[in-house]
Amino acid sequence: MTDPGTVAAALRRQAIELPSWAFGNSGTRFKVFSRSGVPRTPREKIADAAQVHRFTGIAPRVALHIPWDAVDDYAALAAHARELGVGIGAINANVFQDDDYMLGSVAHPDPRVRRKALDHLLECVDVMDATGSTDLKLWFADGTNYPGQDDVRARQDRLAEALAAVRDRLGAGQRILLEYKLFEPAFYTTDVPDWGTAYAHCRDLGDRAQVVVDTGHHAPGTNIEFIVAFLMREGKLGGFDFNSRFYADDDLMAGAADPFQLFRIMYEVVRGGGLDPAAGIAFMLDQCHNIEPKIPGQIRSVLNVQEATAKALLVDSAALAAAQAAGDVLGANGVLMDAYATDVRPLLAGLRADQGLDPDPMAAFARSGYQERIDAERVGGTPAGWGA
Ligand code: PSV
Ligand code: MN
Repeated sequence: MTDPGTVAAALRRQAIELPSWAFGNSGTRFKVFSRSGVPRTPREKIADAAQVHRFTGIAPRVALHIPWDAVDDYAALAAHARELGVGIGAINANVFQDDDYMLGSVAHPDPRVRRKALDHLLECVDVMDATGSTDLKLWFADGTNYPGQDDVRARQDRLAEALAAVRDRLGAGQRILLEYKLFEPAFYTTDVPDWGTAYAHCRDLGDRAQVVVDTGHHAPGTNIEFIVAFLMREGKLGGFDFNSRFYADDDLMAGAADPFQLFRIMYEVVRGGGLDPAAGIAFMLDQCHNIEPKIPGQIRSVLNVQEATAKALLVDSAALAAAQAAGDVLGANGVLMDAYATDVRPLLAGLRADQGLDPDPMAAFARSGYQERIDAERVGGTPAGWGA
């Protein structure tokens, strides 16, 4: 069996990054539901994210989305985060919410729009400089809806040109994280639809570009853990956008629909040494809480990732290797299933107690009175919301 000390040490080091946008109002294209206490400013979003870290102990960073989190003074925003005990994670660019981007952004047929999109990406690197962020996360809504609408090959050239310009602007210790998505909002072709396309662009860009696997961005039935194993082997897995999906890009709480898939993914991460901070894998959440309260929704998601990680760490790797070498199909599968079937909640509760945390973060947050306080205080102003 895996040494419990090693498991605990790995779990103590784990860091999960929270999306600022998870704390704002969100919904579907049919309805965005409002909640009381929702942050009105990036500062308030960071304050809520800091609560998740306070109760879980493993969520020390919050990702920003620009311009949703645009402020005049980014260094001051980073200082505010530090005062609350968290840091700024990835800077997410947004080149999908402007009328100019109807036909795309960096792959748009019009050079003026491409320039505008590139300028935004470069501005995001300025935000990284000011906040100390090391990761520029890029997701492009670019694509086409109809056969013949645009030259799909030329669009790849335009995309490559923009990515190279961004790469050339990066400072020391900064990198591009390129995210792919099967479809939506484009339905006929998407310019970065899959890991292979993202990988090819990142390979051409060199050491400072890696692929992000958003777990909601695949066709049903895709074996995501295989993609993880492959990209790690190539040194090209830059991070995850964890969320859960039943149908498409549902953005539900990580591990909600298929905790076994999350375990299988985390097993490949552990197998490849990806929990070591030196591996440079950013464990980000990318979710929205449309019908559930937001801070507890984030806490639950963090705990789900932590539980999957603990189970993955419990896999008896020596027994697994022996069974695999012997061609013992059922034995090898049994080793993985034994780890998955382990109830790790007592182990994690003990770990939290050792760290001076409440063993039950969900209950501790509920008791803390924070939600009641923000419900009372955050009156007036415009609640942050998806697209706000
Ligand atoms: C796109 O669907 C995506 O997954 C990208 O990460 C965006 O930045 C994020 O969602 C924001 O909604
Ligand atoms: Mn994402």
